[in-house]
Amino acid sequence: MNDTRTPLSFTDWMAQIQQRTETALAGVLPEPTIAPQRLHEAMRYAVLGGGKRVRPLLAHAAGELAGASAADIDRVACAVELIHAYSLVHDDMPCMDDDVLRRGKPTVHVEYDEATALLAGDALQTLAFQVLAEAPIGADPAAQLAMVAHLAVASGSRGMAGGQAIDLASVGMQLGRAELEFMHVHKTGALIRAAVLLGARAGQALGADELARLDHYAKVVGLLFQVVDDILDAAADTATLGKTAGKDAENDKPTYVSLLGLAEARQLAEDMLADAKATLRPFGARALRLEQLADYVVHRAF
Ligand code: GRG
Repeated sequence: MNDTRTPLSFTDWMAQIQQRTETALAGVLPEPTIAPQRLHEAMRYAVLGGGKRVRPLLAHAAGELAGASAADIDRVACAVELIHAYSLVHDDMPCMDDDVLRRGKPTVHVEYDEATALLAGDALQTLAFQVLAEAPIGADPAAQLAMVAHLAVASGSRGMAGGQAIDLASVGMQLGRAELEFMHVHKTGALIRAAVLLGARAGQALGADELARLDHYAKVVGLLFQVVDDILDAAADTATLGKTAGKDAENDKPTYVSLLGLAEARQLAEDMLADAKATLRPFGARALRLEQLADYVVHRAF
């Protein structure tokens, strides 16, 4: 327990949040001994024992800034991570990206079967809303209701699922910068934004200016995440990524690298990082973890 005034190093803080997220997720997922066992096994396989937990880390960083309790943030973090896990299961299926490797192990439809993967994704999605709604989070029920609505919009046709639809329709096309940004603000950005804003909403009500700053930070980091994902897909190897490298080029997908080239995409990431950090400046030390997470998103190896 860190009970001194000295903050944990970023590495230790990250490890602590990843560990408590793993425990919280294991606690909300149905036990594999409960019927239907195979479905519950597949859900646990999809969620546990892998992943960087970027969205839970962002939720905790924003929640800490807003003075939320760690237990409340855990619930928000689990809800967002369950949506993320469901999206990966469905994205990997033959009708979408058709991938066999995720987080260094066989994808869910390969390890189980397509019908189980489809159902596991469906059930993870509904479990996310159960976790967010079944007990009070924070002191204000209206704020909690707003969280449920926010997560629904961020995951749905005006958020992640809509972005995925645009992505699937864009194969083989060369998108301009504005179109690429529109797609990624929805596909990847909406859920990352939800992680930050739901984390913050689990705490004390922030002022309008503070919320607007957090929202801008989250929007930039969400897009930044995708720019870096495109760079890693083009420049890193499969063993490091734990998923198949070079898929974007193989699938003829428009990316920041195909649009700008590697060097310019890297410069764009650095410019966006500076923007994200500048937005946080008025929060001072309260935004330390959010600032460190923006650095991590840009400089991560996978
Ligand atoms: C199927 C509705 C539906 C949506 C899928 C997010 C998404 C939409 C698909 C994932 C495909 C992909 C590779 C997107 C690029 C950015 C991204 C979300 C990467 C994976 O997220 P990480 O790096 O994964 O946070 P880990 O494994 O660390 O959790």
